[in-house]
Amino acid sequence: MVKLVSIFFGCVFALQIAAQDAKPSFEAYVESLKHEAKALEFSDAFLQQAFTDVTFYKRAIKADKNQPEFKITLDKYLKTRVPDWKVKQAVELYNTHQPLLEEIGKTYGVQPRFIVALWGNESNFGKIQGNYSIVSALSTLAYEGRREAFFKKQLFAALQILNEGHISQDKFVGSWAGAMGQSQFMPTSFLTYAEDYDKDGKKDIWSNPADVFASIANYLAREGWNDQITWGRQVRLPENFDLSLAGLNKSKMQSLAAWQTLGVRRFDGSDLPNVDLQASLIMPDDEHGRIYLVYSNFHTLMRWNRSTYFGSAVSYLADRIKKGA
Ligand SMILES: [Ca+2]
Repeated sequence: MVKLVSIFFGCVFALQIAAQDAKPSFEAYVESLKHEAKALEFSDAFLQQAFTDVTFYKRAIKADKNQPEFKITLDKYLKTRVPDWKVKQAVELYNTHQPLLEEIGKTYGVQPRFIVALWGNESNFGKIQGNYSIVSALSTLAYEGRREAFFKKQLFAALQILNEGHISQDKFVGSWAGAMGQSQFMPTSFLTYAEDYDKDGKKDIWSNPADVFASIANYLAREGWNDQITWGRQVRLPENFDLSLAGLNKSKMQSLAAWQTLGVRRFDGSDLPNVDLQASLIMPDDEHGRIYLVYSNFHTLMRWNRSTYFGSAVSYLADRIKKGA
């Protein structure tokens, strides 16, 4: 029996070694990606060109494995993410681009300050877009295998963007995770939401302000944005408030009148607005941190990025722009 067991484990061990050996080299994996892409009707010549100099990015793997989960408080996050200099820049850029922003805001039904707030939070107003080759970053992450199906889908979407000629290959760069341009769209988001606002035939979210603003606005509009209302507001709770009422789940939304009856007040202690709106109560940290009542627009921001910290930073910057502009 002892012998049988050891033979069994010996076999398992041998199989594990075989499985490790079976992982292809990155180069071989890229060949298989090209092969799959060919079935999607990209030409040989295009694929040859698109994968020229494809590089394995060790750093992308490292970054993917070490994504910081927020251990800081929301207050600290907002200070880091939306420092005063960023608010100042946001207001300046809002004023610089005001006619274009207002035109696009009207066209899509999105208040311009939210376009600028997303622009600032995603790429520091276009200044930090990432320098990784998109094809290399996505090939690397697909090869790593933890989320292979997701990154392959993004890679094939990226190839489509390149093939459609929206951007030249040498400028086809972004974050290590494949987020691109001033709006930091993933390739599939680009295909769904990016806009060619100036009608030059290219959806240029890397360097054309009109395309960048319109693409951001289009994303929000398509995900249900309502420009007649804002995102929500910071509130305070009465003592002994039932904290189980908090949460982003839509089943927990209540009218402002109902929240008012429950004792929720604006942060300055005054009554909630007397308007017919549904709102969710959220506590991104806990009951000791910032507490917000948020409207449907905040739920739209959650579709852009599921982090309530991110949504809070965008909302916070949009409010500061409103005060400053
Ligand atoms: Ca364009």
